[in-house]
Amino acid sequence: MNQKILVPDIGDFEEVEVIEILVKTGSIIKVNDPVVTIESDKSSVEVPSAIEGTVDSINVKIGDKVSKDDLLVTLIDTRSAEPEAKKIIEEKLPVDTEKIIKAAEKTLVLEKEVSETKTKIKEVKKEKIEVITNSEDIDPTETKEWLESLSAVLDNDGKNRAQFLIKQLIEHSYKEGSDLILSRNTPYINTIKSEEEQRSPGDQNLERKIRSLIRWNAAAMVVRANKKYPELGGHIGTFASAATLYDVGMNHFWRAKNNKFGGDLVYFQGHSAPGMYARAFLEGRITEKELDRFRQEVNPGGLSSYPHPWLMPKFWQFPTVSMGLGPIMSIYQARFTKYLINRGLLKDEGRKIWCFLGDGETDEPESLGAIGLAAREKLDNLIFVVNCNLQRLDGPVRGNGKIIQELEGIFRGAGWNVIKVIWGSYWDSLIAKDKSGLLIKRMNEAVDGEYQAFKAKGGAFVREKFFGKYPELLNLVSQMTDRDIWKLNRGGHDPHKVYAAYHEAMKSTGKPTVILAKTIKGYGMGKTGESINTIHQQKKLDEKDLLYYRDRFDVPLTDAQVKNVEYYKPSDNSPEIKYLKKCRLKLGGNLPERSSFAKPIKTPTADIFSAMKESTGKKEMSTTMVLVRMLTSLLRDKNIAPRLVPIIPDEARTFGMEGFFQKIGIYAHEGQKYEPVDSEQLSSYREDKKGQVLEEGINEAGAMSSWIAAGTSYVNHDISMIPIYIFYSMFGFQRTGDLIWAAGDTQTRGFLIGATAGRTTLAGEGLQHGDGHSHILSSVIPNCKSYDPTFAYELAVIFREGLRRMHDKQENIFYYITTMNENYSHPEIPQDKSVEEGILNGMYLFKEHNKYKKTKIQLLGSGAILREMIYAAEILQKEYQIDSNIWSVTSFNELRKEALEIERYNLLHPDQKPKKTYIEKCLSSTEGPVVAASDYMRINSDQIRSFTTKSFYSFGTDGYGRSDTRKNLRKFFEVDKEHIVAYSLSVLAKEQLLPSKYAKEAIKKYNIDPEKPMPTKL
Ligand SMILES: Cc1ncc(C[n+]2csc(CCOP(=O)(O)OP(=O)(O)O)c2C)c(N)n1
Ligand SMILES: [Mg+2]
Repeated sequence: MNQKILVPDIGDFEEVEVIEILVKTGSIIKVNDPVVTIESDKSSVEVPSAIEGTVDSINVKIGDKVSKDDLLVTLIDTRSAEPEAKKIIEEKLPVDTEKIIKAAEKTLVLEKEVSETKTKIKEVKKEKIEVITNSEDIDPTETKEWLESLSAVLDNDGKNRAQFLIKQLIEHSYKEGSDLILSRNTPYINTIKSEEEQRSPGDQNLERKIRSLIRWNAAAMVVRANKKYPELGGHIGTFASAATLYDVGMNHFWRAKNNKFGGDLVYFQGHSAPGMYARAFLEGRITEKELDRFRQEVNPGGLSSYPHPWLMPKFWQFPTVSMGLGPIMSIYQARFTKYLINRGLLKDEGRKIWCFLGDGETDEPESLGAIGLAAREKLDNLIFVVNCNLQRLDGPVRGNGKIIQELEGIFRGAGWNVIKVIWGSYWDSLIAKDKSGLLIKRMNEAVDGEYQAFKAKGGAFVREKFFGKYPELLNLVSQMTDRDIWKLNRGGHDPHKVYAAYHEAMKSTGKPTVILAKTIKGYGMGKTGESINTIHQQKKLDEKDLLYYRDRFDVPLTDAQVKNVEYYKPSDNSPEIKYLKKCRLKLGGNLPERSSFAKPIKTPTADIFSAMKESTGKKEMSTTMVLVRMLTSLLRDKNIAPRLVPIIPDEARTFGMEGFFQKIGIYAHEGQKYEPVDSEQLSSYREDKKGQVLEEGINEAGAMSSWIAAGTSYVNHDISMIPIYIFYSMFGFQRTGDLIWAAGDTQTRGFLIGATAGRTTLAGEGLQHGDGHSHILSSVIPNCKSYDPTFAYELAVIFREGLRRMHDKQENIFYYITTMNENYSHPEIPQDKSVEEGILNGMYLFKEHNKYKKTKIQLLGSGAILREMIYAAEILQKEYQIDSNIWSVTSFNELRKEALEIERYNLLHPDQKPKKTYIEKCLSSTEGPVVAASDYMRINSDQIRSFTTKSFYSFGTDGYGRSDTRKNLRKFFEVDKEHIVAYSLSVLAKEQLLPSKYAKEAIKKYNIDPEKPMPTKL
């Protein structure tokens, strides 16, 4: 039986053009195979077949206009009806069945949990409840009864039942008119009860010794560097507070990458870098000479101030020192890891992503801005460790409040698993003795400003100010000396507590975990460092401080050695070094360590791009549409297709990319649990567990973090991916420039597409949208290559070269390409062989007007403004008999970079024949002055002014953008064809190549007001 493939529902579009026929008569096609590509004035999309069969006839040809229900192709149906019917039944039945099974399973799990909790709780001996006097409590006896009832429920029916009852009470009270009681906070004590802690299997004695040596060497390297060159800087206090947090991870948890395992990924807090070097020194990975080169990075062998993969590409994996970027990048790293797993590109090995951040750092919007996504995506492969030393650079993070409690509320509210590690083991017995809850009450009361002072001012002070507030608490510590009180440690310095927290975090399922570890900034540094407000920037320790530090951590150095600030490394045969190495060996190798075993991706053949090198004839389209067409073609290349990662921050429809939703699906870790409202349509919103598109929502910082994760997949997952992040060009470099800088540092490989680009080309959007400077901003990133192409073939040449260099040749560069939304027709690529090279170098001769051979001008146009130049050249030729060369400048940035390099070479080789810059090669033998313009600020074209001996005049779109028609905007910014003509005539007059009357006439003719202020002032 014959079956028909009709044009499906294509939304509001009608009469769309067929631009490709993807099947032949007689070919066998399967369900979802693309049949034809159709294109509206905004987007192109493939029409998939809903049935399988053999093509009997093709009922359309390229160029036909089709609407919904028009016949495209007729198939001879080769299927048997039976299996289909069976399939339908299979598809339909399990939904309900599955639900029933799931519900049953849930009940079983719950029952199991309840019974387990019951047994567990019954084992714990019931304590008598004492109620603390509280001024708000008008009836303590009643309070006691309620609490006793709750205890009974806990005892008999477990915590789930207790929580259920509490929830009921709250809801009931709300219904009865009281405010909703909402607390996301637990008391100011450790989340894990001491009796529930998993004990560390490590040798605590040896671990303490190792930690002490790392502490010492980390401080020594900072002190030594600054003794030699006081300008160098460095930090001791941050690592001093975090040493235990890192050591426990290094000794027991973090698995390295090796040939059997992908490795955990650890984002280290930037300012704690000395600690990582100090450990690597003990491991024998860094020499003493290298330690002495801390922050002296200019010559090879120096150690970078902070984690920078660009500077230490075999060591550091993630740049973290710009506060907030580490946390957001790690969240998207964890999400991208799951994406690769769900798409079947990566094995699920239970790898974890750990991110260390400062408590002060959590004030950065980027630190907390994506925690909701982490919970929503159920990133149980993600563990945050917040080093809560209660201080930032200037002083306390929350002097009047409690940062740990604040963060607990925020993270718990977002749906994270929160583990507080506040108190060390010395507190355990005190907390156990505190039957009335008064100690916890006091812990809850004290604010961080006080806690900071407690650690700066000693045991007697703590006795008086902390315990002394209540006589009962003073009593509690009456048997303890001031020294004992001083020794009451904080959780983040207690390896047992830290171990238990990490162990718990590793078990989390369905949720990311945050560990809030309370520490002391400048731990162990004594009166001149510990907990004081100036500790953050302390990089010098005098002899007294050093001797104190040595004694505090029992470092086996003589006084003389301490005075020389010598490093200490035990011999390789010592128990410390053997232990340290054994721990790492057990965990698979070294960390941090950066390596890549990713295979290159073969550059697609040139014919994939050949359609883009042909003229579009009368058909008008934008470069954004060209890009979408090109990506659609690339999705047919078997090497490239699975590796493409389109990333879109809620703008797919703006860019005409909605066709991707159906074709490759939107990544959704839970698949699609609903039938989309537009399910009937061809471009229906399709979410899929294996979806390829990362639809990020309105979140440029998140999208950029995804792009970084995908573009560094070659090093973090040993699989090269090709991320293409498409955004409103104004919300790229301007909005998330710091992340792009970090992307350069991490050697991200991929494409950034600044769509709807240009200050006059994105008409009708206005000041905050009209981008006239992203190419200036992109020019500051050394390994970013940026292009502003005008025509389809230019884009095709640049894109293919990008694929070749980044993904085949594995160069550490990335591409920024602007595409526009202005529709126009595109010519075919000029036949001259040098054109492709010119496009990549930054300019090529597009057209020559040579009729009159009297006066000539060089017109350099870029992006959207090239077409104004082309028109202007025609007017100059026709109306003024002026010849011209029209140069298409695809990248002023690339031209400048090359010229700078040549100029530098020539200056450094004064006795040699000077080399010619590419700009000179193009322009030096041409006649007439240069007029250059782009849709960006004048500084864009000005970049090459000094590299030609010709007179050079730049025009551009300096000033705030605004909304109007393209024509009016180009007139306003003086980059329309009329201004180009008038300015060209004026330039020729100034160069004494033409009488000035022509310019004057043109200014009048085109209604140009010579007294109008500069657009920058309007
Ligand atoms: C974006 C950014 N802003 C400012 C700084 C400068 N800075 C470096 S460390 C620091 C304080 C960090 O405090 P915290 O996060 O609590 O870390 P700690 O050293 O206390 O562990 C500041 C302000 C920076 N590195 N990055
Ligand atoms: Mg801090």
